[in-house]
Amino acid sequence: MNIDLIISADDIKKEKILDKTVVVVDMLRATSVIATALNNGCKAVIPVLTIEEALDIVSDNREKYILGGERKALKIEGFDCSNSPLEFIESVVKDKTLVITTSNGTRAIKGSAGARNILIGALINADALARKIVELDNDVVIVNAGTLGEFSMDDFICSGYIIDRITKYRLVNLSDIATTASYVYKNNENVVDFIKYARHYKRIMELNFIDDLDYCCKKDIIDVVPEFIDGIIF
Ligand code: 3SL
Ligand code: MG
Repeated sequence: MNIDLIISADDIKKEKILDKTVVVVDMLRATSVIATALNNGCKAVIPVLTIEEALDIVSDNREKYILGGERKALKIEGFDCSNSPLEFIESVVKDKTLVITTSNGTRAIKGSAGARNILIGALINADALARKIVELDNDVVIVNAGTLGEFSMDDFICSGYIIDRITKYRLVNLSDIATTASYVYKNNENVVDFIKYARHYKRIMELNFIDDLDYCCKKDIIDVVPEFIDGIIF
């Protein structure tokens, strides 16, 4: 099994992901939100690129849906939830379909079309994800959502942890960038201490989202491995 890594949604190249198992990582916070919502009984998640698309989908039957996401890290006007994983509790999401639009995460998910499988990864579900990857036994490309087209330290170290989990279960061949992510994690097992230097961490702290940060930096607290199939994440 080969493992490679792409550093941002803007850097996805179709030929790199074709027929691969892609893992999309946006640990702060979109992929942590999606895994949490599904773990709490949400029926399905529909990622979309624009606010208009999201409003259009829910207009057929508003009761069926939860609208979530962010622009500039803040709740979108008229939406039910922001992009804080702590809002997606059972009483809010149970039996509902979440329609979500975010700045980077949903773009990375939609941009990964063409892969054989598209899995949703974060620190909170990394070990379950690693077990699923071993079961699929296909070459892997970890797609970091990044931040507005740029490399993001948080997604990179999260990828290093996912690689660490996979290598607990089997031997793999890592590309140089995947080796670097693994090296960064191994030397910074306290993830918060590393990502405090990240630009997006500063934005999250400015907005006082410390509880989100604490939650998103927990490792292996949930077992769901969301998969994006034909436009919907289950
Ligand atoms: O980039 C994204 O998709 C979001 O997760 C960013 S934020 O953490 O909600 O600002
Ligand atoms: Mg992010």
